[in-house]
Amino acid sequence: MTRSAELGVAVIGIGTMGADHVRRVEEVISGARVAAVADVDADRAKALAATVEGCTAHTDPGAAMAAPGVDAVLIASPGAAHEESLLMALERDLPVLCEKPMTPDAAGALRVAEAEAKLGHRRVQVGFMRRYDAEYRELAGLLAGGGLGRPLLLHCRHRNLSVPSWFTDANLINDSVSHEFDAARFLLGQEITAVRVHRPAPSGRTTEGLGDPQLVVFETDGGVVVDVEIFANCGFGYQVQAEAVCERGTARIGEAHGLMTNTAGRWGGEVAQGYLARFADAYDREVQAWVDAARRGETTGPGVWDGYAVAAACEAGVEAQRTGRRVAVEMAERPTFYRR
Ligand code: ISE
Repeated sequence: MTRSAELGVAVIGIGTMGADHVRRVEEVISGARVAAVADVDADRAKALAATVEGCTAHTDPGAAMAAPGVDAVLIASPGAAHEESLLMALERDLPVLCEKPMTPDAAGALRVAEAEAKLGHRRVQVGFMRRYDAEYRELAGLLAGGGLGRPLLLHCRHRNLSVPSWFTDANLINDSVSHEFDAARFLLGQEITAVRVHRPAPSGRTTEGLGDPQLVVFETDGGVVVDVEIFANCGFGYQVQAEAVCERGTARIGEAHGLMTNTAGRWGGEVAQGYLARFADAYDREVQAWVDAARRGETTGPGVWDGYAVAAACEAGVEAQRTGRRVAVEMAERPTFYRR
């Protein structure tokens, strides 16, 4: 395929995630190329654009979207900047892949939903990439098949080797546990109705503004209770695990994977050190699915309503963290446009 026949993508925000997506579009997946990049750091944008044939550099997301050869937009800027870029892309009726959190607040997510519904067709895929992970898909299929009976509990662990020093309690919910909010909705096909947060005495690695670890417990409209251990600075690696407890059995994902060794009286393997490595296949599949759908003129995968539902659960989560109380999730009625 010639470069001009490929989907031209404008990547907005080229920090860790955005830069990894540029690499992925250029080197891993097929059918797309990076036509423009935008970043608040002009030098960073210029330096990356210089490594990609035909790519232009911008500081303004709107200018990147309007650049020659741009057919689609991948948003990987910080969450607080997403709404503005999403509304711009929808105004131009461009296909979008937007990293999570779609917006940090539920009101912003509803404004995005309104703009997309006004277009009359879906245009936004939200970057809940665990839905593209082979094990998550297998577990979702198993639970939907009903062989284990009704799910009763979901135990989740979400451990990061470390997080940046600016990471606060709210980031723990919006950036990290947002994955479990979406994963639970995906695995169970149920909405989240209430959240409570428990805080043990913090670990010695805890930084200013962050109580670490925390136990986030939430309920669903199907009566399932989900607990999430979120440990932002666990210090040994990146671990994401889930175990569904059902009426007739249990199912677990995210256990040790890869090479296992036996030597000198011990057995063991490696723990991934970060999410880009742990979920590399899921990110590749997610972006390929988005490109394939966009080239067919379609939008598939998790969408704006999923982004909204998670934003609403995050708001309740942050309030639960702050008050120590059980907080109900307030959700607007699902518009006809987003009915399944
Ligand atoms: C990060 O943004 C991610 O998406 C990772 O999957 C998550 O584990 C991490 O806590 C977030 O900061």
